[in-house]
Amino acid sequence: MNSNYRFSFGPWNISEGADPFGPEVRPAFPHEEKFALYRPLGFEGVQFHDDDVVPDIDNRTPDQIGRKCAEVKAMLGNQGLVPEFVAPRLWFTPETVDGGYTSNTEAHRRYAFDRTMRTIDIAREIGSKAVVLWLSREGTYIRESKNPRVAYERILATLNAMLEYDKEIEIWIEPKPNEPTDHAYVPTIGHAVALAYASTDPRRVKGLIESAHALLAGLDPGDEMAFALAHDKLGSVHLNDQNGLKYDQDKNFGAANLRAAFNQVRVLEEAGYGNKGEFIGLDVKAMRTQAGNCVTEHLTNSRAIFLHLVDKVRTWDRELERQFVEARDYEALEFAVMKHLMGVK
Ligand code: XLS
Ligand code: MG
Repeated sequence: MNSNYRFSFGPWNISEGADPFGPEVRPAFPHEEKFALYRPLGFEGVQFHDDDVVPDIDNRTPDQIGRKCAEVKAMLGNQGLVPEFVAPRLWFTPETVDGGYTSNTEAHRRYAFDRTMRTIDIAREIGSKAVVLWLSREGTYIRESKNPRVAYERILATLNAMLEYDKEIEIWIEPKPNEPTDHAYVPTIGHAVALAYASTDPRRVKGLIESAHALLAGLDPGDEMAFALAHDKLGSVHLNDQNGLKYDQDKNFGAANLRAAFNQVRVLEEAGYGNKGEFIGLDVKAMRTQAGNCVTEHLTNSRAIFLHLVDKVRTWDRELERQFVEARDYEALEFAVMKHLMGVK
């Protein structure tokens, strides 16, 4: 199979994940042992949260953080791995319960700000030029608790401060409409791109589109990707799937809607995504009830599904498509797509 794609995932994608209402089905797998699994599984990019690089980050001195970064950088080099991005994990601390950048409490906004600047330092020290902002808690459970206009201004001010702090770093905003909040402030790539253009350096503010997040917003992930690509703002993707409006499922790519997955690959292929070194990130989790000690099949299976879909895109009869489009015979076009995906002539 022909492929020049490079794949990435984060340590949180190996084995982790639990059903909040059931017993433990998988023991946690030691964090430090995960990195040795990347290459054998067919992945070379590592996506990090700040505390994936520096565990217990809030209790570490700058020296300790520097040493840990050097260790991780050496480990990546030894394993032949590339750090794709670092994201501040602004959702597990008491300071960020009501959001970080958009919190009403000044001390909490300061915490989020400091941690974000530290994330930039960490990214640079391990050799990455991208910081991902999944704005997890920047929203509300109760709308009247924050001023949404002020919230957007605060998010924009944070982006500008990041751009000012480091003149080379890129910021990739990962939109998601809900969970953990009821409503998030940057629910779609349209919002992220608007923030990019409003920022002091639009070139360096891009998006990371996760299929499931687009689906949670009721949108087509392929269209969301195309929108970002049209603005040259697709920093990365988190391919996965989602079965309707439920909890964030992080299912295997294509497992719920194969045709939508085909169309995501089609959009990426047509844009030459990957030619500038962009990764195919897979933000997939093992099924909640899947037993096993170190579960990785969801990663290898999603990667394989992606590659099969690349093949489907490349073998799709474009001339037939052109004829059906010209004749406005959409029933015939749809049936041809379905037969192609089902592998029938
Ligand atoms: C959560 C997000 C998260 C980001 C990285 O819904 O997908 O895992 O990708 O912070
Ligand atoms: Mg994600």
